[in-house]
Amino acid sequence: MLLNVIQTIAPDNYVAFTFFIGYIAMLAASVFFFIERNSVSDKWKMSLLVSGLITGIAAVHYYYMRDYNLVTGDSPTFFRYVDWILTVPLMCVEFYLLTRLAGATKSLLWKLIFASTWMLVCGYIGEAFNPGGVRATSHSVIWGVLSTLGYLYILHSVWLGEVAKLSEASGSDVVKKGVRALGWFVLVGWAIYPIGYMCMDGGWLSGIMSPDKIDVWYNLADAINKIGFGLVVYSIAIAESKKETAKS
Ligand SMILES: *C/C=C(C)/C=C/C=C(C)/C=C/C1=C(C)CCCC1(C)C
Repeated sequence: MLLNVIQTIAPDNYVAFTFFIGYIAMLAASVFFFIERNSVSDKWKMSLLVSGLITGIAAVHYYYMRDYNLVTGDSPTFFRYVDWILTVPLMCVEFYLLTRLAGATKSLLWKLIFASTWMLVCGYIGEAFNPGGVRATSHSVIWGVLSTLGYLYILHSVWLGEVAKLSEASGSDVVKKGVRALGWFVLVGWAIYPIGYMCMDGGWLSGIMSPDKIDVWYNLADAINKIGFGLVVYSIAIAESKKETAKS
């Protein structure tokens, strides 16, 4: 088909449009985070590197997802999950780096990485290997519930558990407020994904939204959760670096 060859985005194709915008935004954010590494003290350079990697990895996947969606009209479930499985553990690394100065251990890091990988592997099985899941608009309830356990673990750690306690112990208002802000991303921003999952054919919320609009929500959520999350980390890094130079 000619359309597939030139791959133009129809004006009313919001799904393709948000893939396109998502790609540009992620790319721009990476350039920003990488350049801004020069504006923070040595202690914080790793945090900004990770922010830039998160949006950079997403940019590459959006590049492919945009094409995949334009050509097939389908949800790029596979690329989506490959992207998440690389970027969500990196967000866990951010929590570790932020609380490391207050004593976060490697074991905390691994627990968070394990929980996020569990969440995404279960979610992928639920979307992709489920009868009729070829178009990836159907899902399995059991795998969704299993996946949610991983999500709840991270949520708990950030709001009440180890991450929350370490951020309290950090003695820095900037870190405390920053971790709180990141906690809101996990609570509200991340919740968009399980809601999208439940909107698929046969899901509890399938009456509310048509499954082929789910990608618009996932794309919006990704932009908020990856770029917004990175910007919060960036503002913490800048504020803490300023304190350090003021002291010396
Ligand atoms: C940048 C990408 C992010 C932050 C992706 C986060 C993804 C989730 C929090 C997904 C969660 C899911 C559940 C809690 C249950 C249903 C299956 C998932 C994978 C959609």
